[in-house]
Amino acid sequence: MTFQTVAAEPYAWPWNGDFTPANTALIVIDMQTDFCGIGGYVDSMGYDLSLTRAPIAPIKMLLTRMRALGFTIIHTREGHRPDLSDLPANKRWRSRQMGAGIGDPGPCGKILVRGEPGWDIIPELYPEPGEIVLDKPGKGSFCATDLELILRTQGIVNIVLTGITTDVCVHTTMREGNDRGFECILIEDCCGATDHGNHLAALKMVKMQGGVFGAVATSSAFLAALG
Ligand code: C5J
Repeated sequence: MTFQTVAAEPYAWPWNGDFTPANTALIVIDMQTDFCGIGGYVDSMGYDLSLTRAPIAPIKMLLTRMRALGFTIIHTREGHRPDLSDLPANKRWRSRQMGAGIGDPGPCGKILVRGEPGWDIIPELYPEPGEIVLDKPGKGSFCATDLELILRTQGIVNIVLTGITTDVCVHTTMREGNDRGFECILIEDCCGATDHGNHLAALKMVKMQGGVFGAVATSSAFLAALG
C-alpha cells in the first residue's frame, strides 16, 4: 500500500513519494501530564496550558487513523531516573529558577521523574499494547535512547512528528532525525508550544532553505493523503 504525497510546505512530502505504513513511523512526543496537565511541570511554571493541550484532539484523530492502517507508532516521555542520576545539575537549577524544580515534589508527584503521576502519558493519548514507548532524559528523542536502532531495524525512513513542545522536544527530534537521513514531516496542528509565537517561528524554521529540516503540513492534509 503506497499513499499519495502529502500537500505540505515547502514541498509535497515525502521527497521521493515513497510513503507506506511499512516505512513510516508516527512519533507522539511527550504528551505527558507534566507538559499539558493541571499541576504538572508546564502548569507550575505558569504557562498557558491551552497551548499545549490544543494538539490533543488532532493527535487523537491522526493516531486512530494511523493505528488502523498499521503504521509504527512511537510515544516518547521526557523524564529522569528516580535517583536523578541522569539529571544534569544545570537543568535542575534552571527549572528551580522557574519555581518548578525537576525532581522536586509537586501536585502531580516529583516533577519529570519516571514512575510519577505527572510523568505519565495523558489518558486521551495513552499507548496501546504493542506500541513503542521511549524514555528520554533530554529534549531530543535520539539522545541517550535506542530510537535510531529501532527505526533502522523496522525499516523506517519517514518520520511523522507530533506532540509538545514544537520549539523544544519536537524540533530537537526533527533536527536529530533529519541529520540522520530520515525524511521528516511536522504536523502543525498536532504540535503546540508554551508560547504561540515560538510555535509559529518553529514552523517557519523548518520551511527555510527548501525544507532545511523537512516539511510541515496540517493534519487534514496528512489525513487526505491517507485516503
Ligand atoms: C520541554 C518538551 N519543553 N517536551 N520539553 O521542556 O518540549
